Amino acid sequence: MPRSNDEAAEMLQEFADLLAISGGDPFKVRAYEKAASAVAGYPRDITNLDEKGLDAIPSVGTHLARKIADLLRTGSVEELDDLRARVPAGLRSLLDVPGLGPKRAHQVYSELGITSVAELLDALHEHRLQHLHGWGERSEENLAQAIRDAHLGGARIQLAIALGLAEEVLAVLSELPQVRRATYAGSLRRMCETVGDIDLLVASDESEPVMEAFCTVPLVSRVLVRGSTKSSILTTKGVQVDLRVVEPSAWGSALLYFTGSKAHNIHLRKMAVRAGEKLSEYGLFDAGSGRLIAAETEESVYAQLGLPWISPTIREDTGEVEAALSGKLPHLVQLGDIRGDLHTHTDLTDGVAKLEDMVGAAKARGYSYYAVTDHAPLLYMQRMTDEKALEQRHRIRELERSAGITLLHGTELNIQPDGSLDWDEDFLAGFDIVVASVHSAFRQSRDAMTARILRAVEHPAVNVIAHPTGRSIGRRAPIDADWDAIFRAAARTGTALEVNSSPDRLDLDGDLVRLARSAGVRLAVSTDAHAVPHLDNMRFGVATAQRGWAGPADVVNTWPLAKLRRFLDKHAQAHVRAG
Ligand code: DGT
Ligand code: CA
Ligand code: CA
Ligand code: ZN
Repeated sequence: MPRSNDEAAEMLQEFADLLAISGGDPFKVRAYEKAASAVAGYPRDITNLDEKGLDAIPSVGTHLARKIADLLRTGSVEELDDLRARVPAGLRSLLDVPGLGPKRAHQVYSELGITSVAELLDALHEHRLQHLHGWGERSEENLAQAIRDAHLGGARIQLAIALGLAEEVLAVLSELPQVRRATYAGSLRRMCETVGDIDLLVASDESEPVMEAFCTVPLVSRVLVRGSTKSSILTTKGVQVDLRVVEPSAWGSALLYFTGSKAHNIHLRKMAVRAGEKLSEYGLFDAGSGRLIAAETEESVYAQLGLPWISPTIREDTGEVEAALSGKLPHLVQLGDIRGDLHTHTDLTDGVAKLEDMVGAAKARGYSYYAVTDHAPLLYMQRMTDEKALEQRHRIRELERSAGITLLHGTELNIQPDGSLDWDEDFLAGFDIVVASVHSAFRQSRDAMTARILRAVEHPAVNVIAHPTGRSIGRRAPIDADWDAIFRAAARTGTALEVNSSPDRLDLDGDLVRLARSAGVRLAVSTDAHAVPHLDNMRFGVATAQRGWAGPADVVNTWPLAKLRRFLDKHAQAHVRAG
């Protein structure tokens, strides 16, 4: 929704990073950072605000309000362009190195002359960083570990970031009169959790103007290759974007080819060969005569191979072709099937938006129900109390009268290292929905961790285990646990497992979703929104559920309210099963 908020926040954060990396005033850096998070979490769309309106956003002063206004009006901010031009692209790429941070990036630059990730890796390898002021063997090793964890050095970028970049470039290309169709392909279209590079595809009879526009889009830092059918650029964030321009008549076969996965393509190509045909990005041909059989649409190519169209999210050659052949392709859950969000926060705990604003946004999305699940007392920083929870419940009931959407009062419990939870059973019985999750002590032994989660699953009040593996993509590894045992218990007790839609979590991931489903586990695809714009992340959760072959029947928040309520009453569920 408020894309402008995201863009403005990103602009402010980039300012902060660039200032920090070029050794700027720390107070100024902090001011930009604070403004960035305030704008990102601002509940209303800022698109049509004037400078005065922008100035009224907390942490945004006149000075920054003017920059945001410039951005909204012209699409760019002159001072930022200047600053970008002054900081070399390689140095900027240091900002993406996990565990380094802009201040230390500035230090390695000014003291060791390091201006690229490659040079940083060399310096690490040669143990030159530990001698810097404020560093030591320990901090050097920590950095090396953070980089290994993030698999840097062939860095992959998060799905949501890649999608944002792709949409930005496609918006420019789609405007060109020569462009008949334009979309993204590759791992991005398959909605993989991280993307190595972005693959764009355009159908046009005239490639020259398309390539010209592509190689000069504002976010280009370097043109890697420029040709008439393929060009590649590196963006200011160091991400590679490939563009292929194809004849409109070969759109389908090109899209199929460049969407991949490679393994899926190879499987299809073998099928074609067995049928005396040849499949390439140019089309499906008769191998003998060279006659074209199909090329214009993906559907037509699949159909000529004897297959129904297969969703890109499951094109990984993990059984989808066999399933398609035998008419057993799964009916995948779609974004439009989602009737509500079951894990969200407000400013009562660590959210940044008010209850009313979150609910208003949920209603605007067309949801029929919406759960508010602020943190419980065991997360001490959040300062939740019984009184505050009850007061919130009262507000929710009041709000519900005029909101036109069913509100579920819930909470997110903290699963302690021994598996115990916040509040007693009586108090928990007062909530409509209870979500529970691990927030600390991620490195327990597999046995201890499994017992810990099983205890939460078995608890009569717990409906959903949220972000079950606790991973943070590129930052924190998933916890080690016996997922088979957890899935069996979850299926038996009627406890759903979450597919957390936050782009840095996507947890459960596609593979675990698939295992969970085959054990009979129900899923809750939720955003864990801490601000209004986060509600839009639902698309990433749905795509992840699709990657695990989940259908609407598996996902409890596609169900009508009455059915969902029966599921949320674990006692009643147990009776139904027993009787
Ligand atoms: P990535 O970029 O690592 O996240 O993954 P992809 O899948 O986007 O891979 P990429 O960018 O190398 O290539 C895009 C698509 O092009 C890939 O999914 C399938 C197709 N492709 C690339 N190379 C080959 C190949 O050697 N054989 C076949 N059959 N397809 C290929
Ligand atoms: Ca790619
Ligand atoms: Ca590529
Ligand atoms: Zn949460």
